[in-house]
Amino acid sequence: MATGIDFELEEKIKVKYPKKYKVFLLNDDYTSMDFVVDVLMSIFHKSYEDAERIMLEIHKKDRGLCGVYTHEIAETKVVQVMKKAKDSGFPLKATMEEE
Ligand code: TYC
Repeated sequence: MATGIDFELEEKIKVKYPKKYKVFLLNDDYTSMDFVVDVLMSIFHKSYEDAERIMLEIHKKDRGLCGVYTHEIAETKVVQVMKKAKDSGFPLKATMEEE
């Protein structure tokens, strides 16, 4: 088409958004509550109040949503959690799944 309008529309339709991934923290019996709150604040940038609420949700329901990110960022968050936990001697685990 020569109008230019359809061309613009076609370009817009073709836009592909990157898939998003949910990152969860998992409950366990050994990681301290304070450490989980610290992880949520330092790695997931939660406020103290949100971090405490999410930590208690994980404690009661076995896992909790920490954030939704692109694949690369989600993967980085999981690695950061595992490293921080390992360095502190806690068995805390993080997982990611496609939204
Ligand atoms: N269940 C842990 C305890 O009682 C606390 C905890 C919360 C551990 C959240 C992991 O992702 C977690 N000390």
